[in-house]
Amino acid sequence: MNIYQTVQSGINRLQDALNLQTGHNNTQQGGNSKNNDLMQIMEKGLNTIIQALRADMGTGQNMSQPSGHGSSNSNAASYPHAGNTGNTGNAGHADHTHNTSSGSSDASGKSTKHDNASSGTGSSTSGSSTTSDTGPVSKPSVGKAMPNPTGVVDVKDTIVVKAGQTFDGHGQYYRPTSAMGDGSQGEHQKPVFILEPGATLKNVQYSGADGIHLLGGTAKLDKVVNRKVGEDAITIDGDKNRAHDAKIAGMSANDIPGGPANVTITNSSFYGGKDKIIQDNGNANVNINGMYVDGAGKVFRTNGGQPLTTHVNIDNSTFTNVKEAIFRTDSKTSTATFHNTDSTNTPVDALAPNKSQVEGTNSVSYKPYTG
Ligand code: ADA
Ligand code: CA
Ligand code: CA
Repeated sequence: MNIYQTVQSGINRLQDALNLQTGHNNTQQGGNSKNNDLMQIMEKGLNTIIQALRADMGTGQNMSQPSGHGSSNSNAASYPHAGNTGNTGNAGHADHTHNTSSGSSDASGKSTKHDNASSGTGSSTSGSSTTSDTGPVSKPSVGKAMPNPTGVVDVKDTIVVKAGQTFDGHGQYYRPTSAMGDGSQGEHQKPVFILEPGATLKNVQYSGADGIHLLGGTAKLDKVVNRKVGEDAITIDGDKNRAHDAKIAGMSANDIPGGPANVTITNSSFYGGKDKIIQDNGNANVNINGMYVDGAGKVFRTNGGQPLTTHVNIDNSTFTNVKEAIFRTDSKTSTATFHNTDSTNTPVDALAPNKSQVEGTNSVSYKPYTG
């Protein structure tokens, strides 16, 4: 757990204590929560924070101070786009101290999210759990509304989810500052998140910059919401960009498992994309279940002109306002399977060299790569 996740964990304990006091379900203590001593829980939370700060001083990392840039952060329902926050881009980390705490509607929103998070592992801590609690998957309807975030966290530098760990955002909006990119179609913006092999990201809202990068191996995304897709929303790394991302993560590319990445994306929504939602730069097996996309050029694109071998399964998903196709490949060895999936205002489900590469839909065409 890095310091930010540790501090978040402490804050979550305090939140649990407050929930206990107000009679909401408790995520840490299960059904017997009321028997726990409120003060003990709060003390644990504070100790967690104090220990993290001590460790931080020891390792020379600095916790970002709340940047205090006004009312935009005091209300989760109001959030400018990436690049509009007025931050000057301190080289730093996500400012996890910046959760909103304005009024009862935020507080009840947080409680709801915590209740959801407790349905599986029961853990409400960020970065400590090794299992995912993917809930039941259902097909979204066209017009599915973006959920309100439970808080806003300004992101000033890429958040790395370390190998085998779970980062639970508890429904907060991890909003990239201008240091990360301008949310445009420009390449070379910074990823908001990088997932190391075996990492899980869940209950996270984000937007802009270069989205979520997956280094390789197994990666799971559950209940992620991209409020306004930037250059792309998710990148499966490949030979060309993996080393760069590994360096940001502080790990050696040699420690990333070879072979295809295994990627699972469940219960996740993506809004306002102009080009790609998922940019696939390496061989991969991808399972998509319960996805909603409103606005994209392509939902899934294997890297232009590259002979990648990627297999994509799409289940229980709904796509609307997609300019080109849900799946596009130039490779003869990549495939897509569609199941219980709807599209509206989308010209064709798939673009691939051979129709036989696509199962579950007859809406298949081909558009050669032109560079
Ligand atoms: C484009 C580009 C690729 C890669 C990709 C990305 O498709 O051609 O080389 O950079 O974008 O990862 O965004
Ligand atoms: Ca791109
Ligand atoms: Ca990109």
